Amino acid sequence: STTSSWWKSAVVYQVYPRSFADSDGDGIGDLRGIRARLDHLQRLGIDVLWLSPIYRSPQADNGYDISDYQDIDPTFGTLKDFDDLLADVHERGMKLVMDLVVNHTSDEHPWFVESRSSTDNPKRDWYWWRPARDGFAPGAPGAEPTNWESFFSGPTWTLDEETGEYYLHLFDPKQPDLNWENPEVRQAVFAMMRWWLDRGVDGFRMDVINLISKNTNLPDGPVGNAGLGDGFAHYANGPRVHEFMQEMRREVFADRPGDYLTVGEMPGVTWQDAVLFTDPSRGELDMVFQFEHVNLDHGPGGKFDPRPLQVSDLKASLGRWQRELGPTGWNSLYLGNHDQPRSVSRFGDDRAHWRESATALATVLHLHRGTPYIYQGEEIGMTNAPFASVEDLRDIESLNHYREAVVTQDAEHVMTAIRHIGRDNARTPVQWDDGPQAGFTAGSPWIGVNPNHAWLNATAQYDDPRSIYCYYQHLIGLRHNLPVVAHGDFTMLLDDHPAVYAYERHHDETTLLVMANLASEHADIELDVTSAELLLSNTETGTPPKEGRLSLAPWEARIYLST
Ligand code: TEU
Repeated sequence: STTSSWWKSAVVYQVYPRSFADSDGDGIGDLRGIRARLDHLQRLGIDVLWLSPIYRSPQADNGYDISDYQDIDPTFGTLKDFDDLLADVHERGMKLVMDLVVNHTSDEHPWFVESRSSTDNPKRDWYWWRPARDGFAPGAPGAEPTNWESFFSGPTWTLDEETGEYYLHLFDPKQPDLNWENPEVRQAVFAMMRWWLDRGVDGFRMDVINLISKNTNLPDGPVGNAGLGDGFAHYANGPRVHEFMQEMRREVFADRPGDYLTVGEMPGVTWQDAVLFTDPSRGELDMVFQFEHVNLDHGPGGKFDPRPLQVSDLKASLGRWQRELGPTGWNSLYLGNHDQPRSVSRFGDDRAHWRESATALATVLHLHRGTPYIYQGEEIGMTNAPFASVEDLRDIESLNHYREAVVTQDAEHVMTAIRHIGRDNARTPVQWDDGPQAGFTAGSPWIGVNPNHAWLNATAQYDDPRSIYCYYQHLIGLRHNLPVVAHGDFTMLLDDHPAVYAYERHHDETTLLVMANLASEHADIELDVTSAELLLSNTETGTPPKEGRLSLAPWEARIYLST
């Protein structure tokens, strides 16, 4: 990790293996499939591949429920396939980062199987076991040790009939939370991390790592949905989380020279917390994934109660993180991942201005200060999927929500929200070509391919200089070649403009000026570019600037350089 800060000029690409490329026709992507598509990534210019979980898993949450941290799930291949992939990635000059899911395991992990076997099992304390609430019989309504609602609907506690106690799971009942208070748990996790680093991996993306330290008193939370409470304040950014991160850095990375990358995924993290997590002098993480900007369109009822997004809110939020975290720590920059809908459909206009809005959003994101993350398919402008009905869905979060919500709401209303914000939007197969199943599989895919692959696919874009893919190549090149992109400071411009996102980056004698119209109407702005050179634009016939005035076409983006 990382005295060298090599990741400041790097771009990371996230692969969701299940949906990337299938080599054996079983309809599920796999490691050999990824190996066969490395040209796509190398030509794009990315530096690091982050793999969503490929470990042995019952796949209740598509691999975020791990039953063996030191083996590959047969769906994805073998350890040999993994070593081959890693060797190929390294040979092409790229790095590979693993997903690290250690807030919880699968309920089928041997640790949990032992833990649940009896109240005096030596691993009992590796998880959070509690008796029924005082005065309640185990299993009675309201007997759960706390009133917390889980991320995937329903209570965070499940009764184990055998021992008569409840175990904690912030996510699905098949994802019991590890008890990080127990030093044996921490040592087991650190040993497993060292094992992967010895194998040659280049770092970790740490799943919900700010949830590992709970308030051990386990207080109830304020009551909201379906009579359940919000326990967030009691399990997120808990009292020992920084101590645990520092211990991990010492135990796993301290005596290991090398260029590693660590990024902590942290729902609900504030910029104040993020400063502490990423200040290099504290020895915790290189960067974190924050959620503020992807929660802006959540309504009072949460993510499945979406509301329209205001560009001004996006500017204010991302701008705040640039201003406050930028000087001390480091930002991760992302608009999409496997948990979020497609960025061009959510923040852009995927109908009338598909290409322009995809490239305008990419421009804004990639030239911020921080490390950009591309989610598979984003580099070709993949869109949300037209899920016809609940039968088309696969995601445990959406399915649980649907089941619960249709009790009180109109089913079509529930589907509309899921179509808009559901995680399966990001999980439809990567569209490689216009052939059967978009070239993803020779078999029948585990989730439907988006029919728009007839025109929206990678092959159609490689040789088209105006394509989204080629535009990303340029953006990545700018980060690699211009120190101002990696190292410059950040100043927001036109703060109050409702549609135009504009900012300046400074480094030594160089100034980069970035502007993008994030709306489907023209925008007139006042910015002086007369002494600057136009480096890149997503619109061919950009109106020439006049006396400090510019007119931007819908979703037009421009990057100027002056020295
Ligand atoms: O996600 C954590 C998280 O808080 C959310 O993104 C969550 O999955 C959901 O969308 C909340 O509405 C991480 C992983 O990225 C996700 O895929 C896993 O399901 C989750 O942790 C549990 O491991």
